[in-house]
Amino acid sequence: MPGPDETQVGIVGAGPAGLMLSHLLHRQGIESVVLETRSRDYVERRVRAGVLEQGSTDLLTSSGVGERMAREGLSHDGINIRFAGEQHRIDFRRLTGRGITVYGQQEVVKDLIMQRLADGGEIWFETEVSAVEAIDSDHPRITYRRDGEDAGLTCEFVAGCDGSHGIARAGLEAKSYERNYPFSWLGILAKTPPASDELIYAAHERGFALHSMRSPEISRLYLQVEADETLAAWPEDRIWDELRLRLAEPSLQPGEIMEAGITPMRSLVIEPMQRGHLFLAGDAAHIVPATGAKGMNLALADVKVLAEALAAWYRSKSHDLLDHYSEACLRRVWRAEHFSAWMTALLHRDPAGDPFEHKLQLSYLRYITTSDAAATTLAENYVGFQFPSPARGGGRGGGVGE
Ligand code: RFL
Ligand code: PHB
Repeated sequence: MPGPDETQVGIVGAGPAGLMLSHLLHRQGIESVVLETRSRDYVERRVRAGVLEQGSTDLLTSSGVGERMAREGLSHDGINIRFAGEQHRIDFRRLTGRGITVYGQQEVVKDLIMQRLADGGEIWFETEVSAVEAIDSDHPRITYRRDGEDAGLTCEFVAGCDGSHGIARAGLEAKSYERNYPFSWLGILAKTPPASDELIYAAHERGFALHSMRSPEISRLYLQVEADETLAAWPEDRIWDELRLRLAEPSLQPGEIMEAGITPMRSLVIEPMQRGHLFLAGDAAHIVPATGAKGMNLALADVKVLAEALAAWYRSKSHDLLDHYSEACLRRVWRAEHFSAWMTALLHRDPAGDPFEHKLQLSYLRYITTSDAAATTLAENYVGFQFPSPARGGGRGGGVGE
């Protein structure tokens, strides 16, 4: 058995990607160590995404960590779109036969941490990884700092699940494709009952707003703000006034703001997502603007593919699935990148204020909300495609919707 300074799979980062990978590997009898720079309390409180596609809920359920989600998650069959004083509903269930589940990312993280610890898993919190070395060898090495001491962990494989600011991707020397948007999102979590049963995406002339929720008592709300905006410019009254105005939702009541933050809107893809014995997953490999609600879903989709590929290697020393990991993921990733950029362009006010663009945007919003063909395009992307199946060649042969 490997000792404390070696493991089969070293996983950098305890977000949804790293924790789910460790959980899936454990179910295949593969040992891993998760190294996380933050404390357990910090990662369990970090408020981020909230929408799970069917494929993600299926993965949580089939791997035995979906019990609380089944109880507390909110099942939604569609979303609302508001613009130019009009209100429309996109009926996902009718258009695609599928829906979504609203369940906070930090709840997924809590459920996974609890399960890993119950299974005797190794999660080293407050352990900062400084480098991943020797990735082209059979024994890559993670160097880290814990309790003020520098140390190393020798692995057979390393998964870089260390998010958008992670260090794991530095060793890859891969190509990066990137887009920055001229606005950010101000997001709050508030103790106020949701003003709507389903999400509201509002394209308002003052900027985009989104009404989401976490429970019948807690709402999650977002506003488009300037790219370099600071929270100091947004006292609570201003946030609530602007939300009510843009969402055209007079019934939205101000409540205690439990959390507030500003997130830049950014698109990024690192390609390929692997080299030697290092594999990237989740935000470490790709970032999407949050408008399409894809970030956490992509993270879970990646590690499902990676866990299957690692399991095949440990079972039969077959390299095939590992060799095609990046290829199998990137089809889904690029579909989500396109959808997220498209939703972002459809719904945000362009700070440059080009009047022609604005007219095109209005026309497209009308098209989406009056044509089943156009609405289905939105709906099938939003609810998500099936996970790629590396066993059948994944990204090589089949389409994303197979
Ligand atoms: P995560 O969740 O960022 O987890 C990465 C983990 O790696 C740790 N880490 C390190 N650990 C050890 N050593 C190092 N050197 C390390 N460097 C980093 C980090 O502390 C962290 O715990 O990535 P993962 O697992 O890929 O999951 C992806 C999702 O978190 C992400 O796609 C979404 O949540 C995106 N996202 C949001 N999506 C929404 O739909 N709504 C939101 O409001 C929303 N807010 C957000 C977000 C992403 C953010 N970042 C940082 C890009 C807010 C932020 C700030
Ligand atoms: C959320 O609930 O946090 C959420 C929902 C939809 C999005 C982004 C975030 O597009």
